[in-house]
Amino acid sequence: MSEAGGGPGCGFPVPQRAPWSLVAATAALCLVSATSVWTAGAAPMSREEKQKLGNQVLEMFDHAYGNYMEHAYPADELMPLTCRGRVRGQEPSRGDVDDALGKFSLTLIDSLDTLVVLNKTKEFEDAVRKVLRDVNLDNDVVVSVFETNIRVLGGLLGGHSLAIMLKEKGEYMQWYNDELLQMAKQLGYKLLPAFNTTSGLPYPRINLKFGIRKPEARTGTETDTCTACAGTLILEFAALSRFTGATIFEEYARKALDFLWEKRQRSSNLVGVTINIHTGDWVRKDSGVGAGIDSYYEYLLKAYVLLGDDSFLERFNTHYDAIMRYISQPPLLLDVHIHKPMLNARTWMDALLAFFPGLQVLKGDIRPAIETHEMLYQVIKKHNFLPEAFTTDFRVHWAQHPLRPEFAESTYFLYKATGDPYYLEVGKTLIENLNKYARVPCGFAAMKDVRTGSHEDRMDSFFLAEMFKYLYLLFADKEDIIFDIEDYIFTTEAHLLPLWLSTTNQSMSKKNTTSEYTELDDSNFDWTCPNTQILFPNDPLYAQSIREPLKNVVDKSCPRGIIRVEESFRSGAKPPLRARDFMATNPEHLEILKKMGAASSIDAEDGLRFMQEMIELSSQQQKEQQLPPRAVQIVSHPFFGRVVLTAGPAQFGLDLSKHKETRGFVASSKPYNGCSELTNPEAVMGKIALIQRGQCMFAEKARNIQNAGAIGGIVIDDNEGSSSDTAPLFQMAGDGKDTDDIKIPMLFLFSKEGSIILDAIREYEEVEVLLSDKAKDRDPEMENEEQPSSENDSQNQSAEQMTSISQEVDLIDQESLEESSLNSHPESLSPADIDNAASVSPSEQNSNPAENHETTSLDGECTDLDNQLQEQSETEEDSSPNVSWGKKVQPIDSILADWNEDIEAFEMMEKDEL
Ligand code: DMJ
Repeated sequence: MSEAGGGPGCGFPVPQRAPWSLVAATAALCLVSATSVWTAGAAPMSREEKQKLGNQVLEMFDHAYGNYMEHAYPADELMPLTCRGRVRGQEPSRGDVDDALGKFSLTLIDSLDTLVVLNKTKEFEDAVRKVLRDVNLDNDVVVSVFETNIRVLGGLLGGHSLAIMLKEKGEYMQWYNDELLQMAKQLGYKLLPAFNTTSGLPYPRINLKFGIRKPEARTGTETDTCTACAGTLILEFAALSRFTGATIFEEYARKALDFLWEKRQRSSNLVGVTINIHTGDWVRKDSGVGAGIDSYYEYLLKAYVLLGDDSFLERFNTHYDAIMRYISQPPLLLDVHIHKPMLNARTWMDALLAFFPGLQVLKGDIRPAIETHEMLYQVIKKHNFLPEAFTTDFRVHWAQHPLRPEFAESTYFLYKATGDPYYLEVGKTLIENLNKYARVPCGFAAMKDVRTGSHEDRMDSFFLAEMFKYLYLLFADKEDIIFDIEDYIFTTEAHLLPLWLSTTNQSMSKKNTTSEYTELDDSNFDWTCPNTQILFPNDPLYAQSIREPLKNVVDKSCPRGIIRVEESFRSGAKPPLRARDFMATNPEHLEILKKMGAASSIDAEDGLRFMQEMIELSSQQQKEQQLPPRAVQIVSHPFFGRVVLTAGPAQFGLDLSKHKETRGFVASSKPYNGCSELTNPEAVMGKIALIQRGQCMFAEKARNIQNAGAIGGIVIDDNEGSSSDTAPLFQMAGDGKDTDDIKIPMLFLFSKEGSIILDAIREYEEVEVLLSDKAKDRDPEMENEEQPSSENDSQNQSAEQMTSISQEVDLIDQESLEESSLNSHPESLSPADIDNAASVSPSEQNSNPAENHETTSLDGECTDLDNQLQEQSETEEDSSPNVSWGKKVQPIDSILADWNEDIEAFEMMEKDEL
């Protein structure tokens, strides 16, 4: 397909039974850019500047790929902080995340087609030879079927697609004889046993060597899989079938998709997040467009584009209508229950949904794409990266960021559709942030916590497969790429599959098309997409006019629900009962609680919100004793502030959130455990002392190093191999006595992070660090700075010696725990718990309506979004037949039982593996 755009179809109905190629091209045409780039709004970007940014992307890729090849290959991934390869089994397990690692040089395979897109043909040729020479697909490792499909099978097929393209051009890859395709086929056959279920849905995991059934397989007992896991196979499997002529792959992937379609909730047309692979029952009945479902929708639309099969478009359109009706609350996308789609299932969004605006561009629905993208961009501007999850009032819910590419993907597609240079500026910001905050001497490190700027020893393969492709393509002109990118479709991992596959072996797809769709019901087809050629030149301010009202949506947002309080005051009605005000001994409160399940959909909504708040409140109260993580940043040569380690706080000593950071050179204390008076005070004087955990209280260590003149302390865990990547945040408790005498800041590092500092001392002798609550900006100045002296302005106080020996107390940060599991179970949320939850925190209690009102008016100006959301939820009727909010007053037990399903969903969402 050429980029000339405006070709047949876009903006006009497509003729029925169009030739396959035309059908595929038609959907893809929705991406055609407004070639005459307009300049209203954001200033246009010159060709030179675009080239400069493109070159910067190339340099960044070299840094990431070069370090992987030098320090990690043939391991699956690079660990950029410790500068070595991640080999499964040799590192502490990270749970499901490790299921992507199959000892098959994952990053190399995932990077193959990126090399060609970035014009690194020579390196591509070299990389293909390495894959053929070194990669073994027959390892005794249990891997995720989904990840192996999108990253490895997709990577091999993307590599093959571009290898044959290059071979045909006549210069490179002349020796190539479909070897990557043969490997892909071998891998395809290895994955097939996963489909041996009555439903046809695949098992979530498989042993590459032993499959599922054999006892050695160590898998095959799972009963559930995620919808995306079962519904994101068709592109790779169909491509494999069409490239090789072996129809079985496409057949299996279609069968799984057919089953999911059959199981959709028929009244809402939504699907849940997880499904039982044997019974087909929905295990998790919440539904959104992010984690667990995302690429199922993506593959329905893209399967239509690639395979030209109308049934996929019809399914996609049906789901899309449901998404826009229930989940989309522009600019938000909020999960709902499949049976009660008018009720939100969460108060937060996850980062994976950032791909959705890009998919909406492909669909041709530009307006909500612009809106959601703008909202996400504002969240990014606030935190430098998109946190894994953030609340509807844009607070960080889960602070990690593993360098996900979804937002860059949507930025690219929006630029293609609108030609608006604003999106180039967005891309420039992404590049700057990556270099400023994620770049480390040995690659790019995931953010452990976007609030502190601390790193995780992790560089996922999708960073190379996707991020660099989308960023490079964003700034590239047609002549910067050696082939026509419009001839390909991107898989969910951004691997390239050629559109000509739609005309290859097409009889197979006819044979397998679900019979339900042989007679098409045209009324359910949305064949059109906006023609960007017409749309934007006529109204150059179109995209900007959509963004404008959302300009301050993040900064000015209010916690949801406040507006309702204000409105009820205005109307003289009583405000709804809030969880923080609830007292189980108050008869009036109990009466209101009963009514929440009884009278109207507004009461029902109050009831749900109440329960949700109860859950949040109870976990918040558990968090009250918790301090946020801190950062240890290595600022001396050659790190220059680029390495930021996640550190645990101390409940005593200088509070780094209230004081200037402490900067100083590090020195090991003697004795290393710091449990007695130091024998090397001259070495630690004016420095930050390193002490080993164990044998005495943390407070005692602090006093000993303080007495020796240290200006701060870092306690390093003595449990070998421990790491902040795998352990929850650790907090150092005091000794149960008055610790006011401890004036210096104390931080805790797990053994792996600690050894990064110890290794640095071994190599560079003089190592200077910053202890702070949040990593400080590292700019070129930092690198040019003279090596500062160890003297600094931080606290260097002596204190009276105190000796108090008792046990160390380990505290675990509940927030980190919560990321992997919610503490309260629905069954255990009894009225007694509610009672406790409400009475624990008097500071939270605010039953004075006047005070509530005051809070409201303080935030009064930022009401638009909430108003919209509120109006929507108040005016729409819940049409679900399963809704049990009847007219009759229900007893409290039955109300609680009724809420069980919803609470279960909240709980499951908290357990999300993103
Ligand atoms: C990638 O592996 C794919 O994009 C997948 O569909 C979802 N998540 C990661 C990147 O975030």
